[in-house]
Amino acid sequence: MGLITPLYDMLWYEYLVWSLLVGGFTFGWLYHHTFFYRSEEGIDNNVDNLEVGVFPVHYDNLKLEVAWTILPFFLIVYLAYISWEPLDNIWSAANAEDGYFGDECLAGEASNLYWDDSDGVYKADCYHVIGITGFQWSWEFDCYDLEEDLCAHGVVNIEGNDKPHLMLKADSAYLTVMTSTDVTHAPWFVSHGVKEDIHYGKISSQWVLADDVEDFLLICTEYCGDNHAYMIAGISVHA
Ligand SMILES: [Cu+2]
Repeated sequence: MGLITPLYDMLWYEYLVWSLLVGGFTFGWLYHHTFFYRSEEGIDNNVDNLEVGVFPVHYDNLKLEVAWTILPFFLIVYLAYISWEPLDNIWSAANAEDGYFGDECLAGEASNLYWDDSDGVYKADCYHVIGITGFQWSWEFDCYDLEEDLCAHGVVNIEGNDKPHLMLKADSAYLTVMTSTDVTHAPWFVSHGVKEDIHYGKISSQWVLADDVEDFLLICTEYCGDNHAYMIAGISVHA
């Protein structure tokens, strides 16, 4: 079971590397200066003639100011750029002309979800629609008229408690139709790295891209009252 899908693998490592570089540079600089320029007993430490409450204009360095504004700006633009494709993949509209997941599957049609390594996105021939309703403090699944092989729901025992269970088919793309009957919740498909808020009286959707055969949890990630922490369900993806 992968905790991160291929969709975010590259981003994860890339962000990790930049965090280490920027963090290492910043904290290295901070600690070096903190100790190197530390005041010492019995020595006139105010060699720079600093006055309390007066900005040391004579130390202004335009090049440095411009550099630490421009460099992070380019880094942020670059990180936004490399995040675009995965985010576009996961937030793409249904039935879009140039969409990743085609139209809704006809009865009996397979969705054929696959990972397109060259584009770094998931694609499918078509998708299946399933319903999820959240309430204090559990979930209700709806398979509409999908065949049992594609979607089924029941009850599963998770650490001694009976919880709702949703069974999906591997290599299938699902579009959820979601709402809440009370307060705001947010179903998080842990293994897929996706979550979306659901609201009372509103419909929201997210792509559930069942790529691997695995069992994982669906967890509520919007605090919704006393039993928020127990608002979980089991998701099983079968071959
Ligand atoms: Cu909740």
